Amino acid sequence: MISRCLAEMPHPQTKTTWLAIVAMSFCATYSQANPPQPGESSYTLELEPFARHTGTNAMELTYAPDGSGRVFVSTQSGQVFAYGPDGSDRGVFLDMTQANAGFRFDHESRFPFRGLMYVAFHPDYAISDAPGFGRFYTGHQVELSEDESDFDSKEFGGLGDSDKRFLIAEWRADADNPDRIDPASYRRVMLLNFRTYANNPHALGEIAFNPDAQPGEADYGKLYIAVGDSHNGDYGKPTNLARVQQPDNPFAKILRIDPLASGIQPYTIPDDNPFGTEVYATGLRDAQWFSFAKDLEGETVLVACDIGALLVEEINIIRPGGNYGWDRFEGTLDFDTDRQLLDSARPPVVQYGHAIPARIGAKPEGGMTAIMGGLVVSDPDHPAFQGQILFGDLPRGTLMHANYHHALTVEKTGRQSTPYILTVKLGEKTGNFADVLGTERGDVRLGVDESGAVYIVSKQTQTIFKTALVYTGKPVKSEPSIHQRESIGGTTGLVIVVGGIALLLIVMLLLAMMGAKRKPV
Ligand SMILES: [Ca+2]
Repeated sequence: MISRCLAEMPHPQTKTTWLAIVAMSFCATYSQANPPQPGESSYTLELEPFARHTGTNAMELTYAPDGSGRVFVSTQSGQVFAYGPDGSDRGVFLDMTQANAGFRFDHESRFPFRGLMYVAFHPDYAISDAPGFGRFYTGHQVELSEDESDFDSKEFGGLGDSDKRFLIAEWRADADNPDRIDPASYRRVMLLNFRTYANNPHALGEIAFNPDAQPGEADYGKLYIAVGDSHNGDYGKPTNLARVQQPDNPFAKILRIDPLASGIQPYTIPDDNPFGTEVYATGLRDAQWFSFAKDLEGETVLVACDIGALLVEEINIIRPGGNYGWDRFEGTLDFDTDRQLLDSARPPVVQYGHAIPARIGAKPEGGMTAIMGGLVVSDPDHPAFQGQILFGDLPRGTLMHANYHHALTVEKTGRQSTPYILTVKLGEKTGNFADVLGTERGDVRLGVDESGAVYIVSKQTQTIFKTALVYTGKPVKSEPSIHQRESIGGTTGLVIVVGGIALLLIVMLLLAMMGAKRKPV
């Protein structure tokens, strides 16, 4: 019963006066308080082995929009592996170590964000007369002999002792073999240099197209790119991140570009971008992954995780031009009061406290460390598990969910929706992702195929799992119990309306009394 844990939710507002609630709801929601830990869900997520890859460190699972039902997995060792809808091996789709692309592809260093990271198929991929026909994009680390960066974090105040360059590259499908990318087809789209300490910057994250945008719509064919703040998370070192909020600076952002070449331009900035630059949203520290969803009005939003610095992990509803607070705020925590906010920040819709500062490759010693995921899913066989944001915490692979409808509701109040830890089941084993894998670390990656089926990939074990969950991207107002019992925001909203009416009546009464007193006797 999921509703059991939700029923245990405290309702702190019930003892508060309506005036205080009105004040709390419309004033700043930031504080020095560390957010609470997640609750426990009784939902069990069953994993079904789907396929295995032979690369190192899987980073992303995605699909080609071509009706083939194929599934693709990118690995840091530079390969993209293809599978049929039944998990059958369809070979290596792209091997970047074989690409004669004019850059050195470094996938063997100890640098944790090395090699191939994230991939995306252009929505025109299977449309033979469209400009994006056969186009495939990769985000990966490269070593170049000279600095040819489009953007360099040094120019925006970034400090450090080393440079790491990441490339967005475009590739084309092999005309003679739809199961392959032509390794000679590489085209550079955008190069970013991350100046950092210890070779370990918050660097390039997810790259993705809006899967719902239709040809002719403004969002069709626009590539969204998550870019970290270029810092390495060691706050004992001087940071000088003071300019990360600026919209002329692509670091600590989500970018939005048209990645197709236009004349000599390797990409173009869409006319409807909020700042007239590549920047779509700002104030994100290390938003490694995001997905697309619809809000309560049917508008497209991104659901993005953002890995915290010291104490808070968060999920944000990303809207054009939105500022998500880093490096002033970490979740609702006032991280550094010396930092300047460019404009008012939007608090997260989900957050939880993390126990130890995130360290790459660290042995998980319990507790939460770094958030990953943010995919709005439903279980068709479980009426109570509908419209849930699915996400996990690295490195234990603790999987969680939060009610997406509720998250959208609290977005308007500045409050947060509670995350709940679910149980993972593989065969006879139950526990968190690392427990059922029998591994020390449970680094978890989420993915979707063309039918909407949700997959979970282990970065460590080369295993790809399929689930019964379906990607919906839509809020579902749970009926009747879950949302209402969980709904701090809904309760608050009701009290605000009642309180507002009461306030209005009191003011009218006072005015009437004052008016009566002024009347001549
Ligand atoms: Ca992607």
